Amino acid sequence: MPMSGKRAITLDAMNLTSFVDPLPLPILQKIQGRRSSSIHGAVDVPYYAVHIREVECRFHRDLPTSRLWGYGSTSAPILFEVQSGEGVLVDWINDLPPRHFLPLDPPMPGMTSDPPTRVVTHLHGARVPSVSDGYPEDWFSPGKNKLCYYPNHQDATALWMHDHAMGVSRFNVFAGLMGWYLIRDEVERSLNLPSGKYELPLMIYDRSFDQQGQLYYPNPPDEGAWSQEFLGDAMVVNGKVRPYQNVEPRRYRLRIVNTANSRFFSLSLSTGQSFHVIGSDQGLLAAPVEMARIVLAPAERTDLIVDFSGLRGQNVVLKSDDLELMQFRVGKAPTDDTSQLPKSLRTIERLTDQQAERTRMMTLNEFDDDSGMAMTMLLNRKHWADPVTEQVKLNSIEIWSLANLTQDTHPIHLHMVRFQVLDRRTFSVDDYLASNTLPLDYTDAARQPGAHEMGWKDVVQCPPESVTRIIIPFQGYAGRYLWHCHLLEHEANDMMRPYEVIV
Ligand SMILES: [Cu+2]
Repeated sequence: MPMSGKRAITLDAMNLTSFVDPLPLPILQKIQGRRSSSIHGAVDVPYYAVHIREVECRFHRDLPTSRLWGYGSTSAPILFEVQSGEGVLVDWINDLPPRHFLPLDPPMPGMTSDPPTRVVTHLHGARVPSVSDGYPEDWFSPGKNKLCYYPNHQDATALWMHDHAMGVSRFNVFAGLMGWYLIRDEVERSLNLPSGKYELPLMIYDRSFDQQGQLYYPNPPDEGAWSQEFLGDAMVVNGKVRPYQNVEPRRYRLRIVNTANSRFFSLSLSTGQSFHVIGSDQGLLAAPVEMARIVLAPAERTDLIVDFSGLRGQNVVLKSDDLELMQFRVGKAPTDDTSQLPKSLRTIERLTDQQAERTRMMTLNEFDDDSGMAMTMLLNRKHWADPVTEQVKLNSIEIWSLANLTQDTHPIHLHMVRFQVLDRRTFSVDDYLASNTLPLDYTDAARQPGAHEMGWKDVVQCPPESVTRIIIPFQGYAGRYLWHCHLLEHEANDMMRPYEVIV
């Protein structure tokens, strides 16, 4: 248990009764007018204002109200629905109080800890100009705002926004700063997938609560200066602990994002039945892939078609291994399902090694200083504050070979771009660390990614002692961006690096 020594402080969330709260549906954001912005080159586009606030809400019937932060006014996530190619302006307004309700840790060397309630919103997976990307150092204080332009020049998919403020993003996301952003396009519309109330966005994450029912983040932890990961015992979907949803005996489309700080979810249905994966992070796959279990790392999305038509009157639990996430209660009355599961979905041109102009070897490292204090985790043995080492040409294609020298799987995310996974291959970490020279001593043949990973991605799971190769077209905008591990505790300490797109 990650809470060892702190168990008396935390409430045992496993004792809360399962499936007593209905699943909250995301709160659709309404356009609040049209605006132009000369700095962003946006002319007469839909405008939204989002107030970032401290609010109170109930995570479970038997819990008191808990304090949290939200882009909306409840723990249910907000949801933007936009059209591909039609840009929008979103004004993010920091209305937070001056004090953080979570215990922040001492700042990293060279960083300031003030103001504690700084924020900056990153739209994860969006191809946006650098000024609107939510760069960690672009944070803003209470009373300030930041206007962002999202051009939406990309395929239909499910993006999600979350906080990215330097040094505190793991606390801000834990506090509740996350939401949905669905991009629609013609290809998706032509497929007759389950839609409307038959399309359910599910934001899944884990939390801990203290004895008073307040969100509990163990900081400072027992083992050092920072928690290397956070694992809670309360599984939360759309802001409720283990909720339920009534469904009809027909096909549903489940849009799922893992917004946990560190937890991987290994999703399956209690009936053992399979589902069809139709999309991943950056949109639809070429064709549906039938699976009975799918592993989602933090920040990854999946797009599933689940057919409840054979389960009339039954209850089906969405699980992660033995943990219950939520329950579907399938109705008895037959329904007329006119939706489809098409045989082919979208044309995906697979990129090949030959198309890459350049290959970069990037290492994922961790260093234990033997003091019993925290581990240091780095990308390419460099800290966030070190000068930029990756400069890539706009519109060039590169292969990044992510060599994981650690014992953890790290989900690596690049801002602004989409990429494809080429392959994974194990190598001798000991040999490499001893000689520090290339080429790597491979211990196995390269493995193809799973069929569900064959579409466009923006997060890739990099397993231990393996090289994971991704191929990236740097299409979009020149400017300063970043890449990082999406385990938020790793990102903060210091598994995050800038990169630059140059013309
Ligand atoms: Cu990591």
